[in-house]
Amino acid sequence: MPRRIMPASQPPLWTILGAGALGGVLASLLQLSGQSVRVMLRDEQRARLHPQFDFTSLDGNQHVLDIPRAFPSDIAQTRRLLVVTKAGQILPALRPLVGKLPREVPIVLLHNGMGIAEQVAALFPDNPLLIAVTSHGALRSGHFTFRHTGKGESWVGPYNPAAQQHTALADDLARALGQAGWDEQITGRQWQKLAINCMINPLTALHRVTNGELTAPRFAEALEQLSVELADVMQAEGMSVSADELLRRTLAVAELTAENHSSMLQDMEAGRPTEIEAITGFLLECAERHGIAVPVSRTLYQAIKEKQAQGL
Ligand code: KPL
Repeated sequence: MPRRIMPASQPPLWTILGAGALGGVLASLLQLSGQSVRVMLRDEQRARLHPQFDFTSLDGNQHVLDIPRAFPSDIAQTRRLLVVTKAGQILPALRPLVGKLPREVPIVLLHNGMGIAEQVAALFPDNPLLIAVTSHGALRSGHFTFRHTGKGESWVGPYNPAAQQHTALADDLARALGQAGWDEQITGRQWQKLAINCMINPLTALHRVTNGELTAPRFAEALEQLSVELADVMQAEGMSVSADELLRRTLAVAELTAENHSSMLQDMEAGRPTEIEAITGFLLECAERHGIAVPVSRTLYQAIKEKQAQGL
């Protein structure tokens, strides 16, 4: 009797690098939507200790999910790499994969702040590189314990020409998240998110207040000045946006996420490095290139750097 040759099983469609709040929630939602996913971890011990994900969805339902773990040594079997680490961890996490990640594998970056994609493109010049932006809320309340805390919008778009054919990524994300769009002008969406993060994150972290408390009159002047600085820089970058519009959007986000501790406040509270370089640091660099003064942003940047230097 001829031997039947079984087709080799395909590696998972998604490899997620980063098992923080957002990485855990995305991995869970992708798996629940029927897509195959694995999470890449650097720490083998952590992976062995906690074989399952505890995931609470927006409707409060709890799921115990068996999501396969992978390690950098398994990188050759990657079909799509979704990078969801903190901005400052992206390059240290990706550098060991140089020369090992097959060149046709699309890399999707999803993080706060800007200015990282340029460096990733230099490390992986042949790979399709994409940027994703999301406003979904996510919380990690223990090792591999995640909660989806808010439904938001998500967008994905190409950073380099090789990424242009990967529009299916947006459809697959939409199946998991309820909505996700493809946007060729993805850097415009990144700037809109950056503006909100530049206004909310350093202020909430320095004053140790929730996002909602920023709507109090004592923050009105700082927020107004910040919105003018951001609009000046964004206009110089070619975007048509007004300070009033930025202020309105930021206050709307502060109200929508009123109970939240911003990610920068959470980092400060946990004694972790913040994402100030990728957020306000990126803004300062752009402002300098255009010769635009941004004194309030600069003061906030220096104040956060000082706190970090003092161990927060
Ligand atoms: O993205 C955020 C963050 O905390 O980093 C906001 C929008 C401010 C919500 O908390």
